[in-house]
Amino acid sequence: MTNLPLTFSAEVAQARKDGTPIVALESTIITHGMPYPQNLEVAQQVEADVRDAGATPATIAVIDGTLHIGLDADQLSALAQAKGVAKLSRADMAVCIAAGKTGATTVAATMIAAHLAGISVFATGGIGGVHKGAEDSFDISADLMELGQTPVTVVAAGAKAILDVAKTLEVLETQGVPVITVGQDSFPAFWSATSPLKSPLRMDNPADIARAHQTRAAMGLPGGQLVANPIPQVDEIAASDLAPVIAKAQADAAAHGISGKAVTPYLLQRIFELTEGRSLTANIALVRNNARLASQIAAHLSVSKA
Ligand code: PSU
Ligand code: MN
Repeated sequence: MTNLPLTFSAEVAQARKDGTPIVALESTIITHGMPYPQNLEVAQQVEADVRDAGATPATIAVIDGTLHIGLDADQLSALAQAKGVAKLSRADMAVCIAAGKTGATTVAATMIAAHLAGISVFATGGIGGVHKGAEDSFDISADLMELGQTPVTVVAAGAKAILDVAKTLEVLETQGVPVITVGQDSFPAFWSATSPLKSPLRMDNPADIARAHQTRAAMGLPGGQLVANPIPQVDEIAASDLAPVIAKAQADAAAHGISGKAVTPYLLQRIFELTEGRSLTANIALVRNNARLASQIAAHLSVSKA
């Protein structure tokens, strides 16, 4: 049996020793979700937000075959500039580690790594979901099945309109995933604070969300929770402004024959270009907002453990 090559950054190792709150952060958003140099600036800013909120950030990635729980400043900077980094989901992570390669973790892979490291809360921007046209393509993100089996609470700003959001909520229900929107009844739509869809569940504060996480564990239920945190209203983009942009990005993806793992990164990049960066500004605001909420949830979880 091979030992898993897993290493903690200095600050995460210290937080583990002290029993203080830790928030996991994904790395696909850095390598495949945003262009350089904004990706690095956002990654650094989000880590700073977690620290300001009294928790320790653990950005997760595979570097040269080692699973890193927390990156130091140089590693983060190198990853943000690296070319040809693999995008790792549940299916790819072990192969990447075994082959000694470098890869960025998606929501699914970050949940797996966080759970291995004993971290219960994870902040990101948007999760993967059921793509439009999935009835033909079968393109359903492994993120949804991961939420059904790995006990990590994931804070995201809802699902992007590049997805079929109604089908995404159906699959989450089938997988037994609590979808909890914070402070409102409407399920948020990533760049927009509200959508026409009602959120399956609602909670209004981090203490309740932490208690729900612990209650699932006490019941022996596998799987995590999806916390949908609406983008702050000052930062949102109206859904009607984005609809034509998304339609154009999707038409371009189809015209170029983009499929499989390449679909989400292609659409994100294309929307960034088509909105001349406006999508990115909103994206940054919502990720930071999610990092702050995740830190508060993590604080409640670590207090009740002590
Ligand atoms: N949605 C976003 N930004 C992202 C992603 C999704 O708004 O960066 C990334 C996340 O890492 C997510 C992954 O886990 O894409 C989903 O990819 P796929 O649809 O191939 O499962
Ligand atoms: Mn997919």
